[in-house]
Amino acid sequence: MARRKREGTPGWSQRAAWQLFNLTADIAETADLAAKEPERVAELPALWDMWNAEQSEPLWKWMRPFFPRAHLPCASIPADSLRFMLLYPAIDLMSGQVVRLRQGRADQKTVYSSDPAAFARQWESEGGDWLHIVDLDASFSGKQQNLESVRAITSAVGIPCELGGGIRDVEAIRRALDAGVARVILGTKAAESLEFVGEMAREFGREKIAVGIDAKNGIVSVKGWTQETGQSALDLACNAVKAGAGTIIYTDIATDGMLQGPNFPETERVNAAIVPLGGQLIASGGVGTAEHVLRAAKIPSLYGCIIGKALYDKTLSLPEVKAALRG
Ligand code: AMZ
Repeated sequence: MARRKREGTPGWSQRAAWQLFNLTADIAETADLAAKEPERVAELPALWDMWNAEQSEPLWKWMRPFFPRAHLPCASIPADSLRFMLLYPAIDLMSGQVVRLRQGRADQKTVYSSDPAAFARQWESEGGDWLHIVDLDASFSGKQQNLESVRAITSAVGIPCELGGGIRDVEAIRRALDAGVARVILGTKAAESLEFVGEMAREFGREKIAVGIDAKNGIVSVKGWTQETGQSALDLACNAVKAGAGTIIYTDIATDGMLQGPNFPETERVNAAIVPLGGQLIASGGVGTAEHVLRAAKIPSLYGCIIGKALYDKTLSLPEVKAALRG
């Protein structure tokens, strides 16, 4: 198992910092650590809390030089540990502006800012674990159009970022990674070709390839949600993980931007299907209150939850959500 040296962590006993560092390293690298070393994994929540109580710097920022793309595979984490569900504030981009759409419709757009990096810094400082960025122009057109804004965001924050929208060939993946994102999201292209998903996972590593599944009544939509494919979202999620994708992002189109709560039954179904296959699920669409996030966190092993409009409309705040998760 991996052992790395990490010196001088202010305010922390050498032993505790060392323990946290090695444990997280092992979890990041060992898919079934919970089965192999349950006692050590059970220690993580206490260490994590200790870190958060004492340190001004978020854990991921501190660990980033060692794990540039670190994520905790959900299957390794005790299913009842609410604090492990990661929070993904969303930044949707159109013409360099931060926008939100309702149910994905370009004619239902609200513009929040022309300074995406400022929101990125805000969501990081308030406790976002990752940032979920979507180039909406690219989702509709198939061509990346907001890479400058993406670069501004990734340079402004220390937390990792994922990017989706218009990523439909290997060059687009390279451009996204060059712009500083830790993970790319394949939507339309994944629905067209699982072979491509497999090839890209082999080329770049499965932790860098997520598949975004956007569904209406359980059926996959593509190209900015303007076309239905007839494919089952659940089948695509399972097949994408089998093909090599490390992460699935499941967005329920009907609830997106409506603030009425995610589609919990469908999210639970997809999660329960992909976790045993070694995948991790990020739920998206519909979060409106801290209670919605708390309910999502109770889904066993759910890896992450995207929060969009609720943050911009201030129907919840990240500190409030963090407090609710810690109970
Ligand atoms: O809101 C929309 N109309 C929309 C949206 N948010 N359309 C696509 N997307 C997001 C998906 C995924 O993250 O949730 O864009 C990404 C997929 O883009 P593409 O171009 O790969 O299908």
